[in-house]
Amino acid sequence: MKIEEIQRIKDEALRELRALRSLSDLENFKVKFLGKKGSITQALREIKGLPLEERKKTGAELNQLRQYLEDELESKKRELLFLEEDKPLDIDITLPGRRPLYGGVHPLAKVIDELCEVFTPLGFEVVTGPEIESEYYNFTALNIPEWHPARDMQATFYLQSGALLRTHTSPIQIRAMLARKPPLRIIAPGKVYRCDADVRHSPMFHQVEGLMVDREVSFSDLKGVLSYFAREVFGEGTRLRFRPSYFPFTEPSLEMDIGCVICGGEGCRVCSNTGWIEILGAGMVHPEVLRAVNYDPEQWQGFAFGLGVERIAMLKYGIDDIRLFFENHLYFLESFK
Ligand code: 2NM
Repeated sequence: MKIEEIQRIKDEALRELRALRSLSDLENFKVKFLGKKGSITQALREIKGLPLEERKKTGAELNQLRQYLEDELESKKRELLFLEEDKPLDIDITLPGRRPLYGGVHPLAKVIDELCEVFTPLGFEVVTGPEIESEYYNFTALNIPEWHPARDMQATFYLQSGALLRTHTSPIQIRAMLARKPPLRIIAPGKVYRCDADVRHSPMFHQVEGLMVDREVSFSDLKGVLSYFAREVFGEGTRLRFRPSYFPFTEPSLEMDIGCVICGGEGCRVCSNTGWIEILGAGMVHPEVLRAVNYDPEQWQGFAFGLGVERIAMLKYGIDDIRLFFENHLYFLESFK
């Protein structure tokens, strides 16, 4: 390689350096002069053939050139990046921005809180318990023996171990009664599981149950507390009715209806044209249940009630599909803020 040849490469590089206009020009330049097969790299390889003195001089000159070009490219790059940022955008910046969606407290959590807050001023304490339960706490202690049809009434999810997913929150109350001495007032909210899934049923849903045990608790105490509760949640003027019912863990048992909140009693789809909507089940705790937790039924009586949270939330907020609670769409969750 001749000195003139090196001078030619140098001139060419400096000329092209000035002509760089874009980041891709810059990349091409790098490849052409400084890359593995670039002319400067090539030239540095070829000076090996030159006599020692000339090799030293040319090598130093080429290295100096390479260093110079690298420095220039670096500042050129910064300049080009800056210009590129300043380019007009391809989008219409006058379009309104997209509002970010935020979640909110889940409507079921809200209703659960509200229901519990109706009872805490009456001396009820909120208690929770495990969702994986034993047959004993979920059925046997609640006066539902092996052969009892109620075990099939609520299609139960069993685990391989023989444990099960609780089908109601009553086992919380059993555990509380075993752990404490009467008198007691507790409110037990939580998730429950039944092998059911269609438009009206979700395999997981929520219940709130209440229990009061004392020396002289009567059916009229129960009706009084439930009436107070219904009017706190649905409003002062809410019409109520009690119907006789049956649960294995209470005797006597009742169900409470409220006048349909949708049609006001005229009859509609929600109340199946009856003008009434079932809200909860309740009753006096069965003596067998009291005996199962070592409470003497001659000394202690209690009432208990249970309700489905989804049902109450649907009525309160006018939601007509239970599945909306579990899809967690932000538009749905945001609407309860
Ligand atoms: C209901 C209806 C009636 C209930 C009973 C008990 C317990 F554990 F104390 F025996 N807890 N919950 C009960 C009674 C639940 O739900 C419709």
